[in-house]
This record gives sequence, C-alpha cells and structure tokens, in this order.
Amino acid sequence: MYWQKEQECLTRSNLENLQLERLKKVLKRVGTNVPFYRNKFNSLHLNPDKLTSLEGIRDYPFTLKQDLRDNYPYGLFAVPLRDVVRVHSSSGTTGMATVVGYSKNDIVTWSNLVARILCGAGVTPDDVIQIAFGYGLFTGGFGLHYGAERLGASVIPISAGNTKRQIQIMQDFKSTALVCTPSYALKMADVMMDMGVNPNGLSLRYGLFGAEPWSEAMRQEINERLGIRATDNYGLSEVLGPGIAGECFECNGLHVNEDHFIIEVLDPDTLEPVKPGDVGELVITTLTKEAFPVIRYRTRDLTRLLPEPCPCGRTFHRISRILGRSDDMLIIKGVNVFPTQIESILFEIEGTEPHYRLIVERENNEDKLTVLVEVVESIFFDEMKKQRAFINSIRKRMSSELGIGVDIQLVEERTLERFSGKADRVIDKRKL
Ligand code: DLL
Repeated sequence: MYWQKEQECLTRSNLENLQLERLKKVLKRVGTNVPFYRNKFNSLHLNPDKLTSLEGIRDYPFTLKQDLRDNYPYGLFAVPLRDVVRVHSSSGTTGMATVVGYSKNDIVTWSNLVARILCGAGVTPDDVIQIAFGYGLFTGGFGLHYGAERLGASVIPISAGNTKRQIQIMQDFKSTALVCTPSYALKMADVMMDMGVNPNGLSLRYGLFGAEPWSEAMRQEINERLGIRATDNYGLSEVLGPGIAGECFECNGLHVNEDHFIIEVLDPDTLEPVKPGDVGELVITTLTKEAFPVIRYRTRDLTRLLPEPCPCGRTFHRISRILGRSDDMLIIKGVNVFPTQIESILFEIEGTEPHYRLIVERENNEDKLTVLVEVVESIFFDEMKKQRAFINSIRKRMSSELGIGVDIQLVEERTLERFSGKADRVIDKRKL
C-alpha cells in the first residue's frame, strides 16, 4: 500500500536513531566543507562527534535566507561545482535570489521523496499527471516531474500558463492528476466554465497543490468544482523544493519526510520550541543532501506540529497547513515577493516618494498586485501622456524584477497614511 513503507512507517525510536546518525554526518560534512559553517561551529566550540541526542541540535546556529544571499551564488555548496548536476534558484530579483545545487544523488533522493508524496496523494503508475507548475529555476516543475517519473506515472510536462490549452490537453490526453498551485486550479475551473467544459466529463481524479498558502475552504471549492481529491504539499527551494512534506488521504496535515529532515517548530521571537500543537516557525535541517545541506534553516513559515499518530499508518510527524509567515514575504501568483524589493525599485526612480502601498487581491481566481505610489506634484499634474509613460516605465521595471505583472497607480504627495509605529504597507484582500 505504501510506496516506501519500510521508511515511512519506521518506529519512532528507529527513526530517531537514524536521524541522529545522519545529523552527525551532515554536521561533520558541512563543518569540514563549508567555510560558513566551519567558522560558526568553531567560534561556538561545537563538535559534531560529541552530539549524543537529537536535542543537541539546539546548540547549533540557525541558517537564514540572508546567509544564502551573503554567500551568493555558490558559497554554501558542500561539494565542488563539478559534482553539481542541477542548479535552481528561488524566485525574487536577481540581486535577492538564492541559489541551490543538487548532486546526482540529491536528484535521486529528491525524486524519491516527491514520489512518496505523490503516492500518499493517491497517484499510481497508472495515472497521467499534468504538471502545470513552471519549469525553470523554480523547483516546482522539475521537482514534481522527476518524482512523477520515478513513481512511473505518465507525465505531461505542460508547465504553467495558457489555461485553455491546459484544458484541451487535459481532455485529449485524459489527465488523471493535476499538479499546480491551488489558485491556478481554481482558475482552471473558471476557464472550464467559460469554455463550456464539464469537469465531470474529464478523467481527472487527483490534484496535488502547493507552493502557496491556501485554506480548507479553498480545498472544498476545488474538490467540488473539479470533482477531484485535492491534497496539499509543501517545500521550499532553500531546503529541497517540493518533497519535504505532503498530505496523505486523511487530508489532515502534511507528513514530513523525517528520515531526510529534522524539523523544529519554534517561537519566532524567543526561538524556543513551542508546545506540540501550538503555532510556531518551522525550522528545517537537511540530513541527506550532499550539494546543498542546510542546518536549522529558518523557513519563516508558520505551522503547528501534529505529533498524534495518523490513521494512514505513516509514523512521520505531520505539520498543519502553512498558516502564515513570520516575515513580510508575500506569495503572489506563486512568486515570492518582499515589499522591500518594491521599495528599493521605487527608491531608484526619480519623482517617486518612498511612500507606497501594496494591494493584493484575487480576481477571477488570479492574484493581482497593485502598487500605489506617491509622486511629486510635477508628475502628478503632468499631462496624461507623460504620466502614462511614467507609469509604464515603473510597471515594466517592476514586472521584470519581480517576475509578475504589476498595476501601478499614482497618488498625490502626502495622501498615503503615515505610520507612527511599525509600517504596514500591505493590504492583502485575498480571502483564501
Ligand atoms: O514553492 C516549492 C514547492 C513547489 C512546494 C511546488 C510545493 C509545490 P519556493 O519558491 O522556494 O519553493 O517557495 C517556498 O512557498 O517558504 C512557503 O512560504 C510557500 N509554500 C510552499 N508550499 C506551500 C504550501 C516552492 N503547501 C515558499 N502551503 C515556502 C503554503 C507554501 N505555503
């Protein structure tokens, strides 16, 4: 019944022994091969050989997104570039991007882990799986592709976008499983309606959705409108990409592939563990990655640890769906966007004031970002043609740096409310 029952149903004590053994190995390896970790471990007098329990991980320092940026592009790789067979990068501007690498073995591990998640969500070698995640530097497309092939399903690597064609292919190729972001699944349901396609007439049975936050209500809507069983899966490029955690048929939390990752759920302020079941920030250590291991990576994703046994029989702990972020990162159309990226673009454009608001909405199941920008009087009262050219130049700049389309609205100087405390420039109207 289970694709890798031996691993996924390990007893907790066997699992923890395996984790400890692997943890020691990875700490030793990064302590030897990666100057960043070596220096940190040395300055804290940490010796992985002395680690006697999993709790000992708490003595080790965290890794932050900023550390990845500081070591851009290859500074945190633990193997020579010669042994790296694939590079991915998280979304964001070129300057903000983080680069991750995979060895040959990493690709094998990654494929296996994604295959597990697909299997947990119901996919079998008999399925025809339509992968509507972007293929490219984003880990979604390739990650799920390799996992689906590993499982032996028939893969349609259609990538994201061109929704009418997606639906045509879904009909013609008789896709049984759909893989994409949850918002794109709803968009597909809308377009199906416009095209007069009845979802009940399709072969679709399963949907595996992830890469952005969604809710139980959204799941119900997807299930009803597409007539499928939708499951959630989670990952982030800095740690692996997809393949870290996924839901089984119980649809009640995501099993973490704990033989390859140690997770901690910590209070983002005190950085102490929260009680099981309480909300905290997910911190992940990779146990088996060769090219790009990370130690105690602060994901900034908020979740709850669900340690109760799952009726499916898997012993890996579950986490709840991702409940939010402990930083200000937004996910718009599946792309990670930090308000500071927009701010720094505005700073470089003459005539704009460093006062702005970001309005995120969901229209027809598609995310829309509008940036309200304060501009100096001379521009605000400029003739229409000039103003339009100005707006277009900001829009182009932002779209190319952020990787998503943006609407720009100019507002008069001093119209946006000023903050006396913590600035809150984002108005997220999406009801997930
Ligand atoms: O989104 C990896 C992925 C691809 C996961 C396909 C699942 C399916 P990044 O682009 O690095 O990687 O973005 C990672 O996206 O820190 C979360 O904030 C968010 N995220 C990912 N999966 C989920 C999910 C991929 N299931 C960031 N629910 C993460 C909520 C998610 N948020």
